[in-house]
Amino acid sequence: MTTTALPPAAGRVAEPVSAQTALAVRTGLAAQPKRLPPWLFYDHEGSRLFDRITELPEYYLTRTERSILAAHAGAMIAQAAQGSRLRIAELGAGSADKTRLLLAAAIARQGTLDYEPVDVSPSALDAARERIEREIPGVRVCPRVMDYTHGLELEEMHEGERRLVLYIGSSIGNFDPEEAAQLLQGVRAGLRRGDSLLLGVDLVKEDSTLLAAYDDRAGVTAAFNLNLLHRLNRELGADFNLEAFGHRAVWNRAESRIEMHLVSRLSQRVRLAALELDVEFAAGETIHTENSFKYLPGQPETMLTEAGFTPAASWSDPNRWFAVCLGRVD
Ligand code: AVI
Repeated sequence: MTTTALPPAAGRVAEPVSAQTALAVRTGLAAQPKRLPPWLFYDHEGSRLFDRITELPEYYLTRTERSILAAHAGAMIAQAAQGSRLRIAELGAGSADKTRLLLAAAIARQGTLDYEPVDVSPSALDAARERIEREIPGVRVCPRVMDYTHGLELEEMHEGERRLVLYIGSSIGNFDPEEAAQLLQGVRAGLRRGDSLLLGVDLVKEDSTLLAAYDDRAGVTAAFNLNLLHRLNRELGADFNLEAFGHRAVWNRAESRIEMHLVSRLSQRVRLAALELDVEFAAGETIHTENSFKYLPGQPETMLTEAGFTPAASWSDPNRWFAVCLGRVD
């Protein structure tokens, strides 16, 4: 990652700041309404908190998707393979627990498997490689350090092989519709006829269920949201008082998305020393930190079609809370 030579923080020494972080924070806090991008959540502590979120009783997404994969992994692999040998690539290296179900189904079918996790983080990829090669004999892990939001360049395939790309975990929901469309088109551009994409998406459901998933009783999601400010304190020498901000989740029905915000409890000024920036907050003013889009039945198939895939199959749970859809390149 690129780092900028930013002025040293007055009084305390901030960590080296990535140019990407500096630009995103400067732009987002100057915007009206204020916003910060959700990728800033995932420092070491944020990733730990996200893992805890996936185990919360209110956060139905992970266990529902896992139940769909557990019930249908064999059928998913067979549909993607169409009688050929498969290679599996995965966008993001973090969902190993659910991925394991698909990798095991592929091993049961073809004995060995090349698995290519794609992530911007070399350390996340190293951890995935170590874990998967240890836990699933027969899988050869070939990590790819890459920002897949800018397209996908994977290894050449052998004659007769097909590639299955996994994009599970509802991660597509954290992109605005236009960004999601671009991302899917970028994936499509990196695939050949016969290859496919398996997409995990969260569906619209009762407001109370959606809201509870993003505002849990134990306060883990609140801590996850607030940790972003802690990160800015550490990396940008900022002086956010975490007690002076609160967590808010909103179901925006018109946009079909859960929004997460940080709410300033009072009128205050925050200094971001490494950016030589002071930011004013009015009491009640918010920073919009995340969108998590929820889809109506049929919408994921439309997204796949618009990106150049042919919807081939989809699987859901008995409540129709979550869907896993297969799009093929015809
Ligand atoms: C990673 N992503 C799919 C999660 C979601 O549900 O949108 C991130 C998250 N934000 C709050 N809780 C979980």
